[in-house]
Amino acid sequence: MNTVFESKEEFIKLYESSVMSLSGKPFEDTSDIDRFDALVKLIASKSRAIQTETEERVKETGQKRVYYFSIEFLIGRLLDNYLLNLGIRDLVKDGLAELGCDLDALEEYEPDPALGNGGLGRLAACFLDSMAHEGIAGYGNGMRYRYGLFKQEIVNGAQHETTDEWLSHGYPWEVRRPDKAVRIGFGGHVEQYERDGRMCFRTVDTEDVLAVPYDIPVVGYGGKTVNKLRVWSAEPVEEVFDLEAFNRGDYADADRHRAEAEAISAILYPNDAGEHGRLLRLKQEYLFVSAGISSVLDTFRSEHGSNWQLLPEYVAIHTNDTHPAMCGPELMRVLIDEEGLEWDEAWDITTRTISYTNHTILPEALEKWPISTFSKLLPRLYQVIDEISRRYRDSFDRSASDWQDRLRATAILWDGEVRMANLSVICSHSVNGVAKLHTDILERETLKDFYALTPQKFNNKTNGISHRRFLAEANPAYAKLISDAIGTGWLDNADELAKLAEFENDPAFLEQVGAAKHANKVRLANYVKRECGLDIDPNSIFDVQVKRFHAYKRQLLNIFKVMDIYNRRLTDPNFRVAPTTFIFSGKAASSYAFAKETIRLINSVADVINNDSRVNNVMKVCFIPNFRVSNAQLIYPAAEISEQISTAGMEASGTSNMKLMMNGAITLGTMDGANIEIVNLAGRENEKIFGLTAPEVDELRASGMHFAWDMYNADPERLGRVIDELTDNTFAALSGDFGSIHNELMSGNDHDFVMKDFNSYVQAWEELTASYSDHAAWNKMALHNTASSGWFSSDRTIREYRDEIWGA
Ligand code: GL2
Repeated sequence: MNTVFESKEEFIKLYESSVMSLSGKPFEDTSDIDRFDALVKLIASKSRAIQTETEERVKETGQKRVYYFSIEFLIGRLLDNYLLNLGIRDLVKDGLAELGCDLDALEEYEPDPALGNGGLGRLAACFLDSMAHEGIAGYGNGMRYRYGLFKQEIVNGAQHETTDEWLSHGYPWEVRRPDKAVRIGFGGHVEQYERDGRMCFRTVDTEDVLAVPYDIPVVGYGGKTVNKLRVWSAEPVEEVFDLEAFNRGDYADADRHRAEAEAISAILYPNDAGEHGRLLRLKQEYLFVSAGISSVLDTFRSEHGSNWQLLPEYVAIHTNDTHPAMCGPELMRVLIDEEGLEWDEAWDITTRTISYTNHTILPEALEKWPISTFSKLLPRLYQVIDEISRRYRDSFDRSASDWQDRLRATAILWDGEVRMANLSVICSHSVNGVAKLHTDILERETLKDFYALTPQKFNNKTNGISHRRFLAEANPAYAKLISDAIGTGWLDNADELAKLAEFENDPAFLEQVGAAKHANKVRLANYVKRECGLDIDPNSIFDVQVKRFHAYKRQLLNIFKVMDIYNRRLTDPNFRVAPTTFIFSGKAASSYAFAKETIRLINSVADVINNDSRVNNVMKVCFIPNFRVSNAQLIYPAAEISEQISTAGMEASGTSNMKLMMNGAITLGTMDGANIEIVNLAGRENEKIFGLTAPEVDELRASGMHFAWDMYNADPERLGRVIDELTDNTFAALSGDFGSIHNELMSGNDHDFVMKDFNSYVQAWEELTASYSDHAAWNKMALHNTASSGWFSSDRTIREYRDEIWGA
């Protein structure tokens, strides 16, 4: 499959000359950074050669192009991934070794671009990998934030945020394309003018910035397709440096113009759901949408001229959540104002081109903008939206008795706000959820009035993950065992993992599965020792919950379990606990007080337990700071229990559940999101399911029942005690008690059913961990999970998008 280097010798020669030409020094005198940089530059240039071939092929065959618009792409480090995908990992490793360099050590110099918050951004990155693997001409379109998601440090148990300066040493994968820059106008006012006897609209007196693209190659496994991810950076249109201000010593003022423009792409908003309404965010959304649409249309024009009717045949634009919702109106604006199309024709083209994925039912995450802000910032775009909205209302079927309710639920403009989810649905030919249950909830509840109007638009696309990154690359010990057993075909086709089922009753093989897991646990324990100074025992069970902090994800329930087990062990030394390390990692949005307090609680509990010699032979609690793609790749392979314990009905899909399953962890979870598909694929006997189901949660919510204090009173010894410990100083030594969590839980009537699910959860955990001592049986379950996980490859997901949405 390697079409990159003829031999190791050729690689060494090219690499040495790459080092020399970049650093100007003989190889022996170069630093590791020089060597890393030169390696990436060499691989990037090889990738771009394949990219050129790909591009020629796409043009020649008239292949449909898919543009994936996403405000986040959490791509992680690329080098190792691309070496694997190009089939040259071993060759390069050996070549470097001959030069006295260690590939693994060089890879540590690669920044881990945190251009996303969590699942949604990582999904976009997995999709790029799979589109390239499937030979789809698929391109990412997003934002190049100067600072990615904040870095998390833990100080006295609490989360502290610092800036993530991922660009400080430059980013060798990217190529800046100033020739492709696009001018973006904000503000101003709309005027009418006549062109070729036709009344047209344009916006004048705008404040403009320049959107400058940076292209990053996306190398598909097999080395045949290299696509690109294009991310946009905001810059001033022209250099206006105020010399007078500078000479006065007013340095900030002198460069104000540049700073104002650059602010638009300065930071990634650290919220994975909710809290909207910031002007800068709206500017970001418009910038990458408008610049992206402009570059999509340029490419189309260069190949098909102004035959806009053909656009849906040759182009698919996919909007990842509502952040790119302006794609619809922006495409309309360009087709009408700049290309002179009539409304109806433009509308037909637009809706046949655009599709939309919904990623959450959390009401606070469904974006809305005040009309006053929106229309001031984007006056012409607002007019277009207003017209889309007017036509939607005018054509609304008023025969049903409840038509007013339905119109209210589906309207784009309502109560002084622009509702981006409704705009997305109306402008798209396809609307999908990200797991079966999630799509059902969209159809039955969140978007039910749209579903009643246009059921044919709705479909499900259960999420997937790159099995190459999260199994092959992250878990080399297990990957080798797998390839030795069933060959390497699974890298190309994850369904082949099913062949592992043959080995489920092979004791020697199961032992090797256990040995690979143990090696990964040792690797993680070493990382934890380095990062946190904490000793954890690789012979204990690694029980892992790693994801963003959110009330509905219920890290609180997990730590309540830990507190309960601690309490019971202290009161009854005969209470048997399977030795366990409870591992947590994840960030909380900086403005999300409850989530941050939960992090502080976990660290405070850890501080007490880890220093209590009465229990720390059987339990340790470990919070790994600064969760990101690179350390996630160390954590997933080491996990044995995968905590997927969201309140049923709340987690749209989840994707860490898939990554952990694939790496042989047993899911301890609720029937929520893609957990349901995991259970369907692997069998309920190979996971541990507990708790309320989504219909039960609905019913309880609808009943309006207040049960928090009843539950507290009914179980004073265990649940009651855990609740008391939030405020009785048991865990307050590090940095105070947890009155706000207590309050939220008891006065908020246990909104997320932490107390309701407490008993069944702890019981499920006890049963599951009790079975750990039978290593062979455990390893069999682990292997069975891996063998059943092929369907969760994002290759499968992408093929479904291709066949059922994009027609590419
Ligand atoms: C999310 C969902 O919460 C999560 O369940 C889902 O797996 C991902 C990807 O579809 O999308 N929605 C969202 O806004 N974020 C997610 O992770 N941040």
